[in-house]
Amino acid sequence: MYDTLFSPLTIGPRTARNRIIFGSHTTNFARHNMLSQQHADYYAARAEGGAGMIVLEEHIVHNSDLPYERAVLGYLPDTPDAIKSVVQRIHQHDTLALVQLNHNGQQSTSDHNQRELWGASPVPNVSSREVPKEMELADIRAVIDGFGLVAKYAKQGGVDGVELQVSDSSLLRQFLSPLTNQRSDTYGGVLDNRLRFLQETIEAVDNAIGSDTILGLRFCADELAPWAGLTPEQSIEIARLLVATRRINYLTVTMGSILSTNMFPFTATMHVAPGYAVHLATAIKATVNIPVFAAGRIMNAAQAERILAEQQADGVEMIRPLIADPMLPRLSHNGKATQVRPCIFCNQGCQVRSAMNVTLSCNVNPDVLHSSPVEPTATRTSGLPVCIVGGGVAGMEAARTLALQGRRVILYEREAILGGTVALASNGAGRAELGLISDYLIAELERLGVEVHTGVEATPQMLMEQRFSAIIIATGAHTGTGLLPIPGHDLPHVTDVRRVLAGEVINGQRVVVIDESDSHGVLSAIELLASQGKQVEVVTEDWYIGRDLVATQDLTGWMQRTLPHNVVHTPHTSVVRIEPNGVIVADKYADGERLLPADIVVLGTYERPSSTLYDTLKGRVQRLYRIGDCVTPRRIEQAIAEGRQIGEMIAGTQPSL
Ligand SMILES: Cc1cc2nc3c(=O)[nH]c(=O)nc-3n(C[C@@H](O)[C@H](O)[C@H](O)COP(=O)(O)O)c2cc1C
Ligand code: SF4
Repeated sequence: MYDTLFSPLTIGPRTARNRIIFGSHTTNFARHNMLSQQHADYYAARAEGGAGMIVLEEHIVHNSDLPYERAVLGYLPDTPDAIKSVVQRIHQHDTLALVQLNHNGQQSTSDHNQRELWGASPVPNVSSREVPKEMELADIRAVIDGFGLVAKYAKQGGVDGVELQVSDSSLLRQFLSPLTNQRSDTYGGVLDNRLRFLQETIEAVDNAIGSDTILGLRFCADELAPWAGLTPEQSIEIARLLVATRRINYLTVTMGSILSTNMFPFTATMHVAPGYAVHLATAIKATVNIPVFAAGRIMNAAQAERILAEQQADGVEMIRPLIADPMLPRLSHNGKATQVRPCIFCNQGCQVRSAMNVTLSCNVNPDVLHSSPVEPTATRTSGLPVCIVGGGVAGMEAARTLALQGRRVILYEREAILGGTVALASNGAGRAELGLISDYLIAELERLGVEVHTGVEATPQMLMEQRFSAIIIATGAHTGTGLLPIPGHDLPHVTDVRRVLAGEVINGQRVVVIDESDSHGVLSAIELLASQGKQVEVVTEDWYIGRDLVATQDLTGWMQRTLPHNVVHTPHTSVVRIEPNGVIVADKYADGERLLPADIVVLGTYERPSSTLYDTLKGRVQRLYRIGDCVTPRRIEQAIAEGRQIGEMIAGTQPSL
């Protein structure tokens, strides 16, 4: 299936077996700032899963750049050996292996090395407000030499090629773009000058690797900052000039920049259209004669095949979809696309460039962090069934894991449909893609023959009357009534976020939402109400509305979508009590109380575990476990990971928790 996608592609001196690049991305898997065993296992799984080409995460080329503590420092002398041990694992599966080379420039930080930032010009880093030093000519030379050195190391490590980062967080892009390059010397001003640093870098890298090794570019063709940034028109000209050097073998085309105000910095979530940057690749493909890869929210093989069949690009870069399921290429090629675990484009597990050194994980795929994939067992084990109560993602992942190991599983779900909180959350404005993961698990349970009873509330008596080898409680959570229960929370005009998302009819025009958690769920309910024409006011004790949306790069979009509906933000404000005609609030930094008039009050308060069934059964049945939000409310990631772990433990493939 998908004949174009899975046809070979010649990229300069090498040929990839298919047209899927697993693109470069930060993992924080490094040990002592070198590639690690964890890297090797991670990339090998994607090679085994069928990626045509893998670009290893960025290798920093010079010691003036330490963007996060666990960055891979490519200039360390042991780099060739470290690369070799990863590349050998990738090559075992007939996949090409490249290394990305980068200097983050003014998008780096001085937090870890206490050195000044280096940039083309003293334009501040928009996140940290750090102002870089304008690089002197000797600095420019040193960085170019660094690119050459690390390219040489990569070649010694046996790579098929190197990729220059001229995209997201990149000094090379910063020199190209008038947004960040305001120099008046031979490296600034007209395009020929702004291109000089990149061209000299290409020359140095070319000298280091020779013509038998691929040299590619990951290139931002639209910074979404038309007042000064790179525009699609300029990018076509830049691409043409670069390809004219005859040393570039492919281009991967991206969109967005840290300075863009009208969309997202780099990594688009489910709120942005699939394939949002493909048009840029298509425009460049029309003017160059090397392979051009489209990037950004290419979600599955069917979409990728369409892009290639319509000649919009020669290949596709897929990052998050292959984080979520390394087997995507192979399963899709073999006609099993429905068995691919889908990325839900949430940016919740995989956003790792923070000061906290958190390692890469994935909301839907516990293998990234916790374990290895469950190997299916052909035979069904005899013996008592395992009972699971709760058909949310935790319960379903446990059921899937056990069924794959040949266990008989009976699952009870109180609601008429499976999916639990995730299915509910997918009703939030623009959040339908959350439902991909519950739909996938539902299909898996059906495929694996799990006995599912929906619309059945499992009672303690019912469970004690039957014989099970184990009982897993996965009954989820419910909305609480406030950290300190809010006086008036039980008045008739008070509802909660869950009921709003479930489609409850809201009678009345003026709605006050009490936002305790600042979470995606609450914010999506606000958007839903606003889009229904309600007059919404949001109260939070936080400094601003939507803290949870910052890390996932969703806040800008949410603001843009809700602003036209005149949603009123009331930050740093405590709720005193709810009254029949509204909510009494007090500013945290001022004296006095005031009334926010409301017809309906919506509680966006912290979730509480729904653990009554577990508490009742505890001590009365053997082998009783609980997982997911009914332990304590968290995220999809923990729910699925715990489902997997308990399933493996009961099936006897993993030690006890
Ligand atoms: C965890 C993570 C880290 C990333 N780090 C880098 C990076 O260091 N260099 C780079 O060129 N792109 C990096 N990206 C690539 C994204 O900016 C990319 O444009 C985005 O993931 C779109 O592709 P996708 O929809 O296929 O995931 C990263 C992406 C992810 C998910
Ligand atoms: S954490 Fe979310 S966005 Fe990232 S790979 Fe996993 S499902 Fe996709």
